[in-house]
Amino acid sequence: PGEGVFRRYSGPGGIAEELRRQIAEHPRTTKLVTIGKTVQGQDILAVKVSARASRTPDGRKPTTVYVGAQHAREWITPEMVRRLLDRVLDSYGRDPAITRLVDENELWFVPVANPDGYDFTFEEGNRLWRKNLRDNNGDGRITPGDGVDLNRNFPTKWGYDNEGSSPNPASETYRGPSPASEPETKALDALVKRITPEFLVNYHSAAELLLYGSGWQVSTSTPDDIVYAALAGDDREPAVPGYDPDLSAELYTTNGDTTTHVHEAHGTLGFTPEMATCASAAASVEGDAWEPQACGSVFEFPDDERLISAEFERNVPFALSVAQSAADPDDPVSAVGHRA
Ligand code: 0X9
Ligand code: ZN
Repeated sequence: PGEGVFRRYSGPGGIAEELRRQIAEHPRTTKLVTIGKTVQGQDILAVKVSARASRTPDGRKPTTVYVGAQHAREWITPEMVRRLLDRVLDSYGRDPAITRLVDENELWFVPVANPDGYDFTFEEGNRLWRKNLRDNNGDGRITPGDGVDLNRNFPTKWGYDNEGSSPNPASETYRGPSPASEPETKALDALVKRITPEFLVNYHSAAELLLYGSGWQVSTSTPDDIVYAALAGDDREPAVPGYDPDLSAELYTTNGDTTTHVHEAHGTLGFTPEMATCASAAASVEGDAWEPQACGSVFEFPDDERLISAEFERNVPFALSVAQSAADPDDPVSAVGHRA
């Protein structure tokens, strides 16, 4: 890192510094909120975007929350969230639809939900770290058996079937010692509880899927499924081109996951877009600038502005359609013309 596009959360040139600058540049439409601290004591930053953001009570207007980097190694996801924030701020006062969106709604951005883990992946040898930086064995350093999977640590159905999460600290899906044991979990949960958003979009990678609904069971259908499907589209016409829309539990079941929790505890409808793999992004460019065979893991999205920007752009219509639907979720504004 250094030459490339991806950057750390903390330190000079990092995402946190950029958020603070953007807030200073857009004082009327933004507000910076520290939603909590990480297990190692860093601030977890959120940006509220709405007309007169600092002067209106939080969560009063129809609200959507965008989350990135809950899993440390999924670098394309904080890029998605910070670029969406940029796009919305740059378009305010220029693009009538986005101006109206910001005037009438609240958009909340949490570009890095797991700042400790995310920054850790920029250090030599740690590129594929997934969890937070809980020192599970308390030996004073971070070693492979450490960390809690923040997408298994939420209180709803925590540890439910012992399959969609693990009690073993060394597991990549370790759910932590107790429900919401992690400060990062508490921070996001407290935000959602306080502002009760209509929607939450939890960006992950890497699989090109658009997941929604229950994560712990393949449930019988509910009225919410109509809203989910209208926004996510179908296999023939997915709301993010090339992403298969599906019920979360159809991929595999999880428990203590974010979107199940925000739905059951706070009534928030959640989506988990699984953004592109390295190979899929690499294959999308002509020529041999990026060879899919040269990809390491699926999470190592090519550090190339063209590819990152293309992946961002293909996700924008869905992201905006969700926020546009918050005022009346039962009449969703579909990105591709699907009707509820
Ligand atoms: O397992 C996860 O937390 C997510 N996939 S990832 O590869 N980014 O780790 C998927 C969570 C979606 N929910 C369910 N499948 N239940
Ligand atoms: Zn993930």
